[in-house]
Amino acid sequence: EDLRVGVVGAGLMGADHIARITNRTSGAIVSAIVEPDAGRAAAAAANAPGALTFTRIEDAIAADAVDAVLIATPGQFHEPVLVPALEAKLPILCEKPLTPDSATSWKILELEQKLDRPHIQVGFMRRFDAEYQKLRELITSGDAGELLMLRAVHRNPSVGDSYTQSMLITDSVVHEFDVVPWLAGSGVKTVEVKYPRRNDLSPEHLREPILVLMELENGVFVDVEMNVSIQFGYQVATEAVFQKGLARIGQPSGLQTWKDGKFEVAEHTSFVTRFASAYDVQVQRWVDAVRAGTLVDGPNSWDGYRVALACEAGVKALDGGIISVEAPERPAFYA
Ligand code: ISE
Repeated sequence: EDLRVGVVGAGLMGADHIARITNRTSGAIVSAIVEPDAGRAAAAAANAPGALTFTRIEDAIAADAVDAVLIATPGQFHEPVLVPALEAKLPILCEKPLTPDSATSWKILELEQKLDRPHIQVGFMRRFDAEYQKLRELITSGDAGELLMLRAVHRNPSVGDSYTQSMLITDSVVHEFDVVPWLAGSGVKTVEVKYPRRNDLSPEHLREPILVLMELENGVFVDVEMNVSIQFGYQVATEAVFQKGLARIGQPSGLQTWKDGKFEVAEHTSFVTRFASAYDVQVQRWVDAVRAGTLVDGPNSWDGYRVALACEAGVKALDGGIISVEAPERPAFYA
């Protein structure tokens, strides 16, 4: 029996996940699309044969149209979907962030802990990128000695007017706050933000690029260039500095051409293509885990909560200072 997935939100990511589940995921179909915008819903439904459309998740649940839910709305709309889905005991893959702040994330964790086991996986897809996985193996193996530093860049070509200053942290660096502790095996201890010269191609209301500095519990330092106006394309890359060597991931790997006296390598222009295979692996593994009854195979809501705490420190750090991140005790439920 195919898993019947209800996709909530048919924007950029929702539409991408609908195409993925329909065309590239085995063992699952999109059985419902929950989207208040009728035009978007119809466009998405055209790519998902047999999918019913709803305007509210409650209606899809009441119609018994879904076995599992994939939430792909913007972060501020996650909580009103997570709550009814948890109450219906449905497995959930929730796009990042879990919720926009730690208080609402904690409420979700409390609700989830009423169930027999974790039901929420959070869509931090970088953990499913093959190069990130190899870097993590190198760090864990110790083959290059101890990890000392991570030097990361996170560059977007441009952003729309709805992208605010705090979204540099909550929408973008949110990924580093998940993947860095996962890579380094150590939590974020402090966050600091520095402002280099402003790019006057940035939208007027943004002061960026920014440099985010993290100190991890184990003493590793991480710097992240967060840049959302780099114009030329989309680039996410990391250099790891070890005692006995270096490692790099995320280097351009597209088509190479020699033409007109020039050598060129194609670079991505969007996260949709840069992380396409990571998204594919993430969704396939989630579907497999749900069908096997384990429900989660990747970052869970506890990870989402820790990231929310780091984001709060990061947003504070936008106003200056070195901000500490609280490291709470993990409930046994998430062990
Ligand atoms: C977007 O929401 C993402 O999740 C992308 O991975 C990130 O690169 C981008 O900055 C965000 O706006």
